[in-house]
Amino acid sequence: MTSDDEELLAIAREVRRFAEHELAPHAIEWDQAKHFPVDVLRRAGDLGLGGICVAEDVGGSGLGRLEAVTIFEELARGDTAIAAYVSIHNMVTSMIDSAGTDDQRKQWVPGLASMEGLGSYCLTEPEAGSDAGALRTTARRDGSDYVLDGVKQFISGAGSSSVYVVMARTGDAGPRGITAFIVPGDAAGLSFGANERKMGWHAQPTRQVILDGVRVPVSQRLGDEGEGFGIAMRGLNGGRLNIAACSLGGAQWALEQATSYLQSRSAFGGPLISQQALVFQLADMATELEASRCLLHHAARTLDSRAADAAKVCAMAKRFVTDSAFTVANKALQLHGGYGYLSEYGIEKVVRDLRVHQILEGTNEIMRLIVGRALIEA
Ligand code: FAD
Ligand code: 2MC
Repeated sequence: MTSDDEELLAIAREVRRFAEHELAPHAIEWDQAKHFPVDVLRRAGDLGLGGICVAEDVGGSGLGRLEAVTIFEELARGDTAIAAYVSIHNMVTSMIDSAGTDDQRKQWVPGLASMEGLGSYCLTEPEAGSDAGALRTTARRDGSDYVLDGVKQFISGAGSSSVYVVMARTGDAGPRGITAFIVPGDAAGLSFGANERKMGWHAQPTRQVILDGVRVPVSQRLGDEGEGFGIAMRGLNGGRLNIAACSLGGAQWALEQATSYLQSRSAFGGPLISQQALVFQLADMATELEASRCLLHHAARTLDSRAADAAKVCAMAKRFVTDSAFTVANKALQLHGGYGYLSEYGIEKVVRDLRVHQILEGTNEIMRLIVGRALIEA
């Protein structure tokens, strides 16, 4: 084993301990109460989980993408919904770290890396989801400020976050007319819609973000005018891997639950695990997850190496892993019989939480579009 492997194992062990002690015992209760555990997120920040791939000079952990997906797989074993929020928060922290000026990095990143403040990523709008390049929120230059007007839809963490990275139009129609801004949570003119009632992800809020004449100084523009779409998309490359890792961790946990359940449950004169049909299902589920892990780790290395085809490989991994993991979690529910449908077993929550990973951070149809376009262009 190399020293890199040992370091990765040590990180995974530490995060698993955190997930087992700080997340898993509360996951069902938070889901039912729709409670967003901000205090626990702060403790995740103390472990270095608020800025995993962020440079150390601004409080980040300075780790690579392989370490990040390993961390999110472990975190998701404890609570998939909370792990997924931490992944979005990391996307915001990383975007400011990588696209920000030195002053912006020093001002905004340390508080996010420690998770004293939380971050939200604001791209989607009511009329522009998959077609993100068609967004309508405007940012009009007025002296040394920009004035932002528009509505962002489905924003994770909204209302609880202190930093919103908002993509808005400063120029012509299409992706090249978009600019990114750092908007503080207490900005005048910023307000939030109701917490959406959802199928899953109950432990984190999803709200509209409403910008009504929000003034942002030029010093809070992230990158130059017209660079916002590229910044948003590069953020999503890593985000797609992390959300896939959350699916993998949730499904792996569900598979392990199903395996022990079949060992303890008896029917037809013996334990259910003695039915080869069921063991074959477990074997296929484990194989699906191992194949997912291999592709995810390959994509993480590809992104770390800044390879030209990184966006395509990240899209492949997001599509494959989130689809496979959802299928595995749903089979784990089936293997629990009626008990799988009861909330106390935790499996139905994982199925509900994983379902949305096939939709957000780019739907799995959009992942196919990205891969398909790359094939045609090659
Ligand atoms: P649409 O774009 O309207 O798509 C509808 C259907 O058509 C989908 O099946 C889609 O795949 C399909 N489709 C669309 N175009 C094509 C095409 N060209 N080819 C084939 N099929 C196509 N966004 C943020 O910016 N920040 C967040 O924090 C955030 N958090 C979210 C949290 C939750 C719980 C949810 C549900 C969403 C969140 N989103 C967030 C938004 C999410 O990214 C969008 O919902 C997603 O990108 C899809 O956009 P849409 O809902 O407008 O669907
Ligand atoms: N990585 C790097 N650059 C990218 C990129 C990626 N993944 N995707 C696009 N770009 C660049 C692209 O290279 C081009 O650059 P340039 O102007 O230098 O030529 C520019 O961005 C415009 O790209 P396209 O010409 O491909 O733009 P188009 O509008 O045709 O399609 C599409 C872009 C569909 C791929 C993009 O709109 C997309 O990914 N849509 C899905 C939206 C999405 O993922 N939303 C998630 C919201 S966040 C969320 O859900 C959370 C839970 C946080």
